[in-house]
Amino acid sequence: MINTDIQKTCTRYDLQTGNITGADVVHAKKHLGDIIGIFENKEAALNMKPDTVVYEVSSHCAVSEGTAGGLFFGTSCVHPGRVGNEYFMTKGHFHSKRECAEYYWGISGEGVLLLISENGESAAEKVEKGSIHYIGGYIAHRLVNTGNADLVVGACWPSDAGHDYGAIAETGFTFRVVEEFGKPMLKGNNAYEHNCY
Ligand code: M6P
Ligand code: ZN
Repeated sequence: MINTDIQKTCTRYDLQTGNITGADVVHAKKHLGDIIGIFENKEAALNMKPDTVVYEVSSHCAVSEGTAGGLFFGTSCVHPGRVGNEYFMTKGHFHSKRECAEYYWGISGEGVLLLISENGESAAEKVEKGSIHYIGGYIAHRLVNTGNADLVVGACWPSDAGHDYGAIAETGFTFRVVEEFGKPMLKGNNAYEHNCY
């Protein structure tokens, strides 16, 4: 028998807040103590509470990780804060399957999307409500919250893209985003320069 009911999906996306609820939704929190290595000023980081939540990610995963042809859909929320003068940010990653692209879009707050290719070409894009960011394959990406409120960003990426954190953990991005004279500024990243020249 053909089912003629129009079914209401139990998975919901709040367009104002980016909150995702329902089946197949996974929530994760990143604590400062787990990601100290990404910040330049380790001493300042060690003086902060290791259980400080730097960012949270909710993902709707309708298929299992690694499924070819599928998509994942998520919301990242980077809380406001700094380690020394460096703004709170995500770990950042290349995709394990390098050719895989991703969309990010700004939902609320203010921030910067740092991008870097494997041969060091880099860019920094302003993220704000309504901004759309196409992140091509072979490009690592990191979100930085430069505001006083949560930076909330939507994301959609292939379910077989995977996350490769290794390269970024070693060298980082070309730039660090720091507060200087009360404003966000891009600053050269010593760790990157040291490893690449
Ligand atoms: C977005 C997507 C996810 C990613 C998350 C946090 O939601 O890109 O794939 O995991 O941001 O970023 P990261 O993995 O770099 O900590
Ligand atoms: Zn990604």
